[in-house]
Amino acid sequence: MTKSDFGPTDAVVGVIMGSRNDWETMRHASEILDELGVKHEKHVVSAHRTPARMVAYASGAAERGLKVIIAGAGGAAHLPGMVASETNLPVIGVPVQSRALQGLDSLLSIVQMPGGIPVATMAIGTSGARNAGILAARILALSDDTLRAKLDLFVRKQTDAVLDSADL
Ligand code: RP5
Repeated sequence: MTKSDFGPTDAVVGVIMGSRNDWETMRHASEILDELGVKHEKHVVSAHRTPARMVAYASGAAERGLKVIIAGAGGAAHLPGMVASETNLPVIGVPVQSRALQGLDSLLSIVQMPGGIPVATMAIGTSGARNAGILAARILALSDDTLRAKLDLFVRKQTDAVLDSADL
């Protein structure tokens, strides 16, 4: 097995990122998936530095049982779009905040896909990563009533927390 091979998994969501340095952002996707009890795997897969590994991951994802891919990258953030070109699974893109341009470069790189290859693009940074996890769960909940109930509870708790501190 080489570093471009991906073994068997019981994960239904793949959380991938272009660099170890993206984990500080992408962990927010992983944490909400943990909270909702969604099995997921995490890997560094770089479109530029490990292109063969990226193609192997994306082209084998559906066969390995993954249902949704969350891909985060910063700067010239080609990972989500390139992954979407190698799989028909839904791909959710997270623009990681870059140092030079504060993530505007990442956002535009991810969102401006040519017609025919969709990437669901989230907000820049940690909110985007968290929402990517929630969106992945919403997609999976279309065919999973238990997960649907967990999402309903999550939203109710979030609403209650705001209402509890709404009056200053
Ligand atoms: C992208 O380049 C990664 O997604 C990362 O956000 C950015 C910078 O990578 P490092 O130089 O910090 O590894 O591929």
